[in-house]
Amino acid sequence: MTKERSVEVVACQFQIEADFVSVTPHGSGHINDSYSLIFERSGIPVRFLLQRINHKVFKNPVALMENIRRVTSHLAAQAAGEPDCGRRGLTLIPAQDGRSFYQDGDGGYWRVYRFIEKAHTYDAANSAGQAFQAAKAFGRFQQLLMNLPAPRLHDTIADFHHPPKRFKALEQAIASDVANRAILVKPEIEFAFAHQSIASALLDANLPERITHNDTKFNNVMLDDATGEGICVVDLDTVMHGLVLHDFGDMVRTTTSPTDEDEQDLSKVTMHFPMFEALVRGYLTSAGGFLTVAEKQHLVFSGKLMTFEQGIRFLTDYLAGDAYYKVRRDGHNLDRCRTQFKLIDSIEQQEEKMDQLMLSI
Ligand code: GN1
Ligand code: MG
Repeated sequence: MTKERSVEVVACQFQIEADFVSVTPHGSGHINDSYSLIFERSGIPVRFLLQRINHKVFKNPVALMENIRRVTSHLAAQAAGEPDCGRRGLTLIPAQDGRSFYQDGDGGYWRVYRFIEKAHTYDAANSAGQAFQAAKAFGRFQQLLMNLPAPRLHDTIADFHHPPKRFKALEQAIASDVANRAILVKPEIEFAFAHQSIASALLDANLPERITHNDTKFNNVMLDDATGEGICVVDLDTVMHGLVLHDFGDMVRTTTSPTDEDEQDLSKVTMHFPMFEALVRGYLTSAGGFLTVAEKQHLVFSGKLMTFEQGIRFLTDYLAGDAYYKVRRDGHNLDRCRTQFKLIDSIEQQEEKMDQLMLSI
């Protein structure tokens, strides 16, 4: 069976009352496999998003899907009645047996969402307006999940954002050096050790645990084609309990430089201050009402923290022989690590200005 045909077979395991037309790979995620599905209902094309969950990374896809089912239903209930409410959150299409996922004969786990039309994601932000919208949408997402009824969500990946443990993992990867690459990354290892103190800086900051997204890359929010509004937050696999600063920090990491995460020309990788300002203002528009003083005080620091965490994760994976993230070329993880470390340099040069902005808001 061709790959297309086997994906089509999976697609037909979901409650889609329409005729299958085509399937094409979709998006630029590093973990799951995503496909855009076109079906036809009474001659009209209808699109869906089909995803295979990477169960090497997400070890308990059933628990993960229970989280997603609860989160998407809660968000839908909160948006009910708003204009365009069907596009303001993801909607799961149940499998034929009524479950929120389908398990294939090879043990693969699949899910289908309704496609959000007339909106797109972007790998890099091209204006401060886009940054504002993305941050506002992620802040609203956190705000809407504050009253998610019990029980607690499952941890889909234990210690996902735990910079000190991520640093330990780096140390282990250097020690075992399974791909014999440590020799190639001496400057990056040196950079990581010189910045090690960043990793533990939030441990005693007395920050509340909330329900957070945990993967607030700029390309995880869909911007409406007509209005530019951050209309729908996507990629819900890591929604669980955590610190809002991890979310804000990852927005800074992925939105403030005009470059892609794997840019090879490091001279282009810099933190653009107006983008940072737009993120702060957008985020405070929706999250300002519930953030504590301590959370606000650490917004500036969070960008450096999450950029550092991500940089050492990419470096660790490079040393591990590219075991975790999808790579499309030799040295891809190393290129990604370098952009993170370059961005940290740029942030460090502008910290005073960033602090002043916070005082003036
Ligand atoms: C992964 O799935 P995707 O590509 O949105 C990763 C994030 C990283 C990101 C780096 C489960 O996200 O934590 O920040 O790559 N997701 C997981 O681009 O590890
Ligand atoms: Mg993801």
